[in-house]
Amino acid sequence: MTTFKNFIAGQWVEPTTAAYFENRNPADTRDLIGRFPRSGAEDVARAVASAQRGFAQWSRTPAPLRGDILRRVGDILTTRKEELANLMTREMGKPLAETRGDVQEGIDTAYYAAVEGRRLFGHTVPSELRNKWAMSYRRPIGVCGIITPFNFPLAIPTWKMFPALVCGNACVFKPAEDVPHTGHVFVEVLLEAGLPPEVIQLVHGFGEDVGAALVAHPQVPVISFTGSTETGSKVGETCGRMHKRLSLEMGGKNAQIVMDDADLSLALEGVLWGAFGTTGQRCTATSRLILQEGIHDRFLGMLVDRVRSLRLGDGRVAGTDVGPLIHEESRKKVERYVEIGRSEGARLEVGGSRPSGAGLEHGYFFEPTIFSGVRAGSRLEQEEIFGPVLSVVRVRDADEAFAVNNGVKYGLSSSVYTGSVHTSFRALAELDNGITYINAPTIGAEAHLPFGGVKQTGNGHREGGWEVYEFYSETKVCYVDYSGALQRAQIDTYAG
Ligand code: UN1
Repeated sequence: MTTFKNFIAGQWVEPTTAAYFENRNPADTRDLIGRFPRSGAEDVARAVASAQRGFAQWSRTPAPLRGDILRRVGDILTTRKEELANLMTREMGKPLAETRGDVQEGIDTAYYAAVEGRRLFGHTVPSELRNKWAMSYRRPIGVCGIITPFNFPLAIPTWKMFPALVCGNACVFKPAEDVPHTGHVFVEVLLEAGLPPEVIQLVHGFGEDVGAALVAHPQVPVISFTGSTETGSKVGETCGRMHKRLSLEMGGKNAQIVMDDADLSLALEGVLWGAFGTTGQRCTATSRLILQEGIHDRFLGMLVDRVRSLRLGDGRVAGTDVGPLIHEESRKKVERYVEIGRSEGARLEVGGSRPSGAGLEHGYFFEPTIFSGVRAGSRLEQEEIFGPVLSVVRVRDADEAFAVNNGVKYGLSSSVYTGSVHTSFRALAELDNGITYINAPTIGAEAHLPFGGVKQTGNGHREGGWEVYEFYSETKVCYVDYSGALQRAQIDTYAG
């Protein structure tokens, strides 16, 4: 069995705690992937001290050269795509097609970042005074604490770290304890591409130890966190007190709306992918299906038929549609929500149990589950489950559908299937989400557009696209007066 290490101060080192945790395959828990450091605050302190040295060097490296290293990272990820997809599926369970997509999202993010190293636009604007220039440019900030979840073990770390690095920052990376192997290989790839060693630090461990120490460290001015809304609130409290720059990406309760005038077979493919892809463990997952009454019964019948034929299994086996949940606690959480659904009077249409099939007994599998007759405002309809459970709500018209969509505390993505231009554009304007899809599922955001949600999904920042580069840099404004005289702004410009 392999025992893995942290990467701190340019070396692979054991944790100061001398403690380790096991990482097992969620599709078959007999398969032990390795032991990983259960690090503590002292490991974080050493990593931050080294990252400060890395920052001093890296922040002075021209941004196009920083981008060039990211281009090489993209090349290596392309070459190692299949290997990475396999180890990610083994580690967190989603089928190979999905982990290949996860690596591709990282590759796309790398090539976007590489080019951004030649842009990082500031502004040059006219001064109100004669013989004076006014402009702005973007400066690096310092050491960034990067805390990532299990469901996109590669893509989400790349969303955060590639822009942070191109902007000239150093990173201390704490991957989710469910996917430390991907985190390890990711750091190997960064080093192979030529990233100076002290610019990246990898500290394995648990949120309450490593995550908390990173968030509270005074020399880490930037924190980027993806995870639950509950943990995000704690992170936010500490960062607020310490005046840190913080990007939060948290829960969702995303809905797909299907109107009477929709292409039903298209909508069917959309909801199957949106609700049960990644076993429902995406913050963009379709957790609610809002059906207009004219197509409600027919569409539900079509959907239940298809869900019965979804194949559960090891994501590395061809033909598997749905992999396991990440661990036993998430399976228990899903079971609790099945009980809540029953007690709230919703009707269980399909699923609702642990499967009994051969080959599934050693994994955290749960049947794809659909409840119909779900009441807007009920717990099943309001709370994030992060599993393969879909709640169906019946509505009369677009007004009611939009109100149900907007009636939750989260606001990440939404989807409307309709043949009407009128309904489509109304949805774009009226749905309270960071992302709205027309005739496409709630999942599938592309790396070169801003990603994030409104209300309690986030705190106003976006990942991806051009906006994230503003998060990872400070604006510096520069005035150059070459008039040779004192020119008083707001006073000498205007008469009287
Ligand atoms: C997430 O679930 O945290 O849009 C990210 C999507 C993916 C990213 C999901 N590209 O579903």
